[in-house]
Amino acid sequence: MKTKTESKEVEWYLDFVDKKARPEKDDLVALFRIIPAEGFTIEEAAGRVASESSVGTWTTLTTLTPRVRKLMAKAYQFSGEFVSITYPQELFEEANMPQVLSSVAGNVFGMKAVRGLRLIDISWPEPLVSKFRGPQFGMQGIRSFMKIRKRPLTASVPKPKLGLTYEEHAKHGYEAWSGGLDLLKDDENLTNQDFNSFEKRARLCYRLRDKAERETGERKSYLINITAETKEMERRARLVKELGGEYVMIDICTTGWAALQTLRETCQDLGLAIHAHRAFHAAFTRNPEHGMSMTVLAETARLIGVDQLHIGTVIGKLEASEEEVLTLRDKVVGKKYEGRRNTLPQNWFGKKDVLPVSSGGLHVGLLYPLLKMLGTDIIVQMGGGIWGHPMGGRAGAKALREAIDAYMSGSDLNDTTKASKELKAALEKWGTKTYE
Ligand code: CAP
Ligand code: MG
Repeated sequence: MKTKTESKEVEWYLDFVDKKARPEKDDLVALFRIIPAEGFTIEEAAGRVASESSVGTWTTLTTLTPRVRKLMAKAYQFSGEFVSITYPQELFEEANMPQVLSSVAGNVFGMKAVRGLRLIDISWPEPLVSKFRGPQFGMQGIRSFMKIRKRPLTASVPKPKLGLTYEEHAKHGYEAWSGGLDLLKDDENLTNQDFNSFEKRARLCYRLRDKAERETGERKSYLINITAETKEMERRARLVKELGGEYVMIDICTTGWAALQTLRETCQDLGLAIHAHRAFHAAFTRNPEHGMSMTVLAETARLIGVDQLHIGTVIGKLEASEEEVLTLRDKVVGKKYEGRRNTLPQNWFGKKDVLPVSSGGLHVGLLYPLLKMLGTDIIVQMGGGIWGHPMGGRAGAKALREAIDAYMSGSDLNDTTKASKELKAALEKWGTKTYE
């Protein structure tokens, strides 16, 4: 005899499973990897995920009206552990990223019915996509204001990552700009410490940036990290504008989606580009059996409207497969994403491209394979690969810019006969090895 708890009076999760269902035109579709807990079938686990992320809870409800029934999410496509769930678009508030993620990436990760749950991808419907701002400048806008038509842009973050005074930081910036790099970048954990005040750093860096522009005849800019409490970030963004800056950098995972949406509005008013650093992402993106993929993070960033986003290197110091990094590139660049296996197609309905940033353990010996893999519509960021150069940062910058120019002209980097002493010294120190 079935107990009450196993009978229809309580158990209703399978109402959220319908293998004949198909998404409506404006539905949001989420692709999950679901690893059921002991004693649960994939359908029972998927029903719980669809229920908890839409209208349901653990028991049947006397309050479930026919109108609400129509809003139930449905797990409809099953391929092993990969399950697609379709959600009526009315479940989601327009232009509210926290609410979307509180639904499809909220309680579900903690359900006992799953041993592992990973939100792999989302297919965003036009009514939701159209209400987010998207990038203000995007790849073409950045190339236009930086006056760099085809080659990769270059950036460097002074190292050691913390501890430099604002004068040392600005001086390093001047060395990097003078050596040929385009962008100075703050590290993700440099904000406004006693040893390096945000305001003093900003004032001196933009002054030296102007000097480097005059001396080199090239556009130079600064990815200054405004990460802080939201109102303080708005204050810092206004100071950047007043000092003639073009960008702000925001650690989008530690500041959060609501803060990023607020600063996207502020940056629209100020005409500032957003460089998105993703520190903290690996806490939830790295485990292949649990969490939320970097793909979904990249989509949220493009929808909210960052202009540049770190996507990884494959061959550097931080973990990321080639398939993941290429998927990230293809998701943030282009009008439509047709899809690799286990991802969903996406039409961006006119949202601008995001400029991908490749960074983390890079040095000139890795540049050619990096550009062959990712193409040249990227920013190449090197910290240690510049400030670890045996002849100093300016030499490191010169070596990187020379290697970029060599790649763009089709020369062979191994033919160092024509290479400068700075490039030779970098290749001698690091070779073509990945340093983890
Ligand atoms: C790189 C970096 C970046 C990482 C972030 C660092 O320094 O400044 O924050 O690239 O990772 O602190 O490690 P190096 P990702 O060039 O010296 O490695 O780009 O994957 O988000
Ligand atoms: Mg860093």
